[in-house]
Amino acid sequence: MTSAAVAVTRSPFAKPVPAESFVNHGTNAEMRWEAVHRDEQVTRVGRFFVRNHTATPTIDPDSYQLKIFGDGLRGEPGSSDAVTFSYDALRSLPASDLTALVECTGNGRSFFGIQQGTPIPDTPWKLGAVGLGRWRGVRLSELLERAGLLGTAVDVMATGLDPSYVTQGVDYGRVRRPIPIGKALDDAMVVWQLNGESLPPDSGFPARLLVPGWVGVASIKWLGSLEVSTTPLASPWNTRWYRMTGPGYPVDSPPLTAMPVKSAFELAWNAELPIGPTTLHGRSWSGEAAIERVDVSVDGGGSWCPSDLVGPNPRYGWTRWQVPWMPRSTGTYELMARATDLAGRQQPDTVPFNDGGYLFSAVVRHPVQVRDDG
Ligand SMILES: Nc1nc2c(c(=O)[nH]1)N[C@H]1C(S)=C(S)[C@@H](COP(=O)(O)O)O[C@H]1N2
Ligand SMILES: [Mo]
Repeated sequence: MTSAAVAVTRSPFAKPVPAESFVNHGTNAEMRWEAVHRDEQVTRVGRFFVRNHTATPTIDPDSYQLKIFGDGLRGEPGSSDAVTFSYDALRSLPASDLTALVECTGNGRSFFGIQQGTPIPDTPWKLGAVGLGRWRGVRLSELLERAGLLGTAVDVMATGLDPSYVTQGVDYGRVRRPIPIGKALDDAMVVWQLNGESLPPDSGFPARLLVPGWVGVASIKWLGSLEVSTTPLASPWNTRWYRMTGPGYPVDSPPLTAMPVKSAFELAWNAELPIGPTTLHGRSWSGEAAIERVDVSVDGGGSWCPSDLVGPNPRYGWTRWQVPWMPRSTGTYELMARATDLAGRQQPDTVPFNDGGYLFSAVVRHPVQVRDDG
């Protein structure tokens, strides 16, 4: 690893995670959908969810180095030297912006229990383990080209500078996960800005990998090294976790890649609404394409009506939508939103169980209470 000084802050997060905008799950902080800024497409830096295996490290940008190495690079014959980039060197590379979601693979996990009766003992995210950022950085293809990429490379393994992940007495080493060279060269980036500011500590300062549309764990924060290999690479983050396991899945099921289609209302769970005319707001997104349509039900799926899509509908982002609603009696209602993306994928009613509680993309039944304030 690099010799950059790494210190760990006392809280798992560097930023405050106040209860009005976050649900605190220990080392993970979930964005509250009711705290989303309705007219803003992009998630504010201070509202971005945080998913840490350990805790946000403090990294000195002056001694920071990104190390790129492996047999998939040209290099001097017989030398195992790495190509290194300082923080300044990285930021002097040709840069571009990409508006893209980062979403945890387990986002929606709690609904395996709430809706399907098969609870999973891991971070009980509702739908707030997702955020949309405007990221700035260099394309990974450009960076690897400068490091001497060979045409025979097949995998790129990113490793973080946060402490080793230890669970149930086993030390799995630093958080790391390979991606295939095809995805690496297609649209992955190494980014150092979020929403026009230098990357906040919790988001991976000084630099992180961004793998658009894919499971959040691929977007390694506090990026310390990239190994470029001519043979397939493996880590517990693509063999033990972040693949489908459990009844009905083969033992050699592949590592997870793209995220599925999802929808969320910009409402608290069990939100209270006054009786009378209102507008329901929400967002839908997919890891593979922009959103084509979103249908909403206010009667638990009995009837559906199309929502109006509002504002931009970016390939790697979410689209906002709204639908008018006029509840005529008080009581509990179940709101549902079902999105279809431009790749033709539609949210199902249920999804098959998997041990990790990954990729819950079924339509969520969101309870609200309509009250008579009059
Ligand atoms: N180095 C490192 N990178 C990491 C993680 C981590 O714990 N350490 N968590 C991963 C997971 S599981 C997710 S979902 C995303 C979360 O990104 P965020 O905390 O910026 O929202 O970062 C990924 N990158
Ligand atoms: Mo994640």
